[in-house]
Amino acid sequence: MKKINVVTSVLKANDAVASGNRERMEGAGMLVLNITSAPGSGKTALLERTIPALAPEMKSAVIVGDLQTTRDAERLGDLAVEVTQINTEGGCHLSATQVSDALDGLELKDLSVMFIENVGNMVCPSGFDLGEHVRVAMLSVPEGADKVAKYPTLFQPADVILLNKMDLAEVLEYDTSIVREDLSRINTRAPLFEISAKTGEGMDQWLDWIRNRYQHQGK
Ligand SMILES: Nc1nc2c(ncn2[C@@H]2O[C@H](COP(=O)(O)OP(=O)(O)O)[C@@H](O)[C@H]2O)c(=O)[nH]1
Ligand SMILES: [Mg+2]
Repeated sequence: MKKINVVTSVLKANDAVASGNRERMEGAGMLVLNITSAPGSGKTALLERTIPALAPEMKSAVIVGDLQTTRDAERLGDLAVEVTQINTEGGCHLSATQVSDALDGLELKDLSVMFIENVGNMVCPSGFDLGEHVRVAMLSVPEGADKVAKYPTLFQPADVILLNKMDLAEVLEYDTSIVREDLSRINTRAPLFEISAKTGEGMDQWLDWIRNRYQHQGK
């Protein structure tokens, strides 16, 4: 009997829809970022700071994926121009089709940036292109300094890496050199920004990086 490779065909179908998403958002002059990390690293907290800081120049929309609840969408509702919550009902990552369905309800030409907050998970989201231009991988200080080495599939495809909760680094005796050393083997392409979404430390570097990337491709 002929061998059927289910995983490959699922990914191929996802990639085709992802390309369509990218074309739609590119056609509207948008920059699209897909933010991936473990649950609780601070993805929503990052957006709570990032979106208002960019607001004078850029209109942001958010698509946020969670297994259940609209809690993140509620946190971001007053900040972004458009917020769409996707409940994956057990799914451990967002798919390009879910993002495509969310795009159907949006007036893209009025928007500059789309932030996609993926489902909190360090494994599942990695293989699924959503139609983004920028893959963001985040880790945070309380998770420990070994996560880059342990979850290379999250950090390898990243275009920018954020190390969050730096306000806790001293009390947790965090050694950032371990992260940098692991990245020197896994991903030398992406810049690493040490930030705190709580205090705002390091946020300027991240904001400038987005502005720069947007100018490079935007309207
Ligand atoms: N100390 C500290 N706490 C943070 C920081 N960023 C997020 N948090 C807290 O970490 C928890 C999880 O953050 P959240 O944004 O919901 O994470 P998400 O699951 O990745 O979206 C919340 O209690 C945040 O207030 C930070 O930079 N420093
Ligand atoms: Mg969140």
